[in-house]
Amino acid sequence: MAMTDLFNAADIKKAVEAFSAPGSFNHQKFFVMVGMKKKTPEELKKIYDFLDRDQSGVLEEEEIISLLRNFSPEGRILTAAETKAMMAAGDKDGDGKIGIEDFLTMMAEL
Ligand SMILES: [Ca+2]
Ligand SMILES: [Ca+2]
Repeated sequence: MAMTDLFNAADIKKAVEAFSAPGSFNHQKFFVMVGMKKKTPEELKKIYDFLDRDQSGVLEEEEIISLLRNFSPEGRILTAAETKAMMAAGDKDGDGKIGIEDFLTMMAEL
């Protein structure tokens, strides 16, 4: 599977390019731009599983850092501050990882 199976390739390109400057990343705006709001819970689960590169069942910091790159090979690696900001916003239960419940809550808040 690839992100282009789940999202419009032009939307991915536009969203990844919008945040190409280091420090500019805003996860909420990015997820809206890429079309996350239109996704069903089943689709969100597939997206989550895709982002969980090591299939550990949770999204660790290393996977958040690569978020843009997991959407597109053109995507940049996030800065430490951007990664921390997304983690702080998304990790509702405070275990240092973004679980599926955290992820679905984040997407429901878009
Ligand atoms: Ca993982
Ligand atoms: Ca968590």
